Amino acid sequence: MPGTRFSDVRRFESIDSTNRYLLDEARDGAPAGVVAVADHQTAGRGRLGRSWEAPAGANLLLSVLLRPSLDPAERHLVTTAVALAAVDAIDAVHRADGAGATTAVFVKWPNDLVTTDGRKLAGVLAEADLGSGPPGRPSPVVVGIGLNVNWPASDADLPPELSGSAASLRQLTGAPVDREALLGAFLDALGPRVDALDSPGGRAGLAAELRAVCSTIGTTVRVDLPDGPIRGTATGVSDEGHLVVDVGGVTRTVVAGDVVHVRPAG
Ligand code: BT5
Repeated sequence: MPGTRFSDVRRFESIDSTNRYLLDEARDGAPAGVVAVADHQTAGRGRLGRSWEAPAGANLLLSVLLRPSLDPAERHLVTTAVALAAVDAIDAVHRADGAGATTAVFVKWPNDLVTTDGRKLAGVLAEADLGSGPPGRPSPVVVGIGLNVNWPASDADLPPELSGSAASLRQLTGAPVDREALLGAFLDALGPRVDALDSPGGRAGLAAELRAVCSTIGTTVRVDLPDGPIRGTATGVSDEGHLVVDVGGVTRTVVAGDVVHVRPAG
């Protein structure tokens, strides 16, 4: 991609997982900025051992290798940077299509892009390799995104386990979407977001942007944590990217890495 820092874009017709590929490349010393894009993944990864499904040639499946200098507590901002860049890219491509109004896409904390009715358009997975790399050099973080672009074309395409919970840009816009245009717009939008990770003001700005598009804030949630669920009202996102939940008048701060699920709670 000329004009962006992400000029080393490696393309795969089929690969097990673009995240796995870049984690291995990072271990071999690959620099920040390498991008892996796949037409198809045979073992696409979600969080906590879950899987990511997409038929060949329909959606955007990519990962980026970063080496951000971040405190461990702020690591979730990497996921935020990618999610915000994807929201921007969707907005840019949708506008370029002449479709007029901005497509309504939100970030569901911690790692999903969702439609107005809460169906999942994309998932982001950041994986850090804290053990690798020479001393003094920031550890690699590989952050991948699976974005439903042209699949599903309709709800009938979805397997039963995703029925009613997944959606595509094609469904939102009513027409096929150009994956290459979306990839270019995403990488353009990602550059400034990655720069923002480097300064306290930039990081606070990312958190503020997240608050503005976060559909979780203001809702009643059940957050499944390894030691059991908590229920309360999500009241905000901290500058480190953690979810702030009011649990019966007591403020709890939830770290993304600890979360099994965040669900709406009655
Ligand atoms: C995620 O995990 O949402 C992170 C997904 C990251 C995928 C990208 S693709 C490129 C890169 N390389 C990889 O190997 N992975 C990354 P999580 O929050 O755990 O959500 C996973 C759950 O989402 C699954 O258990 C399904 O319920 C659901 N799911 C799977 N595929 C989906 C799809 N295409 N659309 C919507 N939901 C899906």
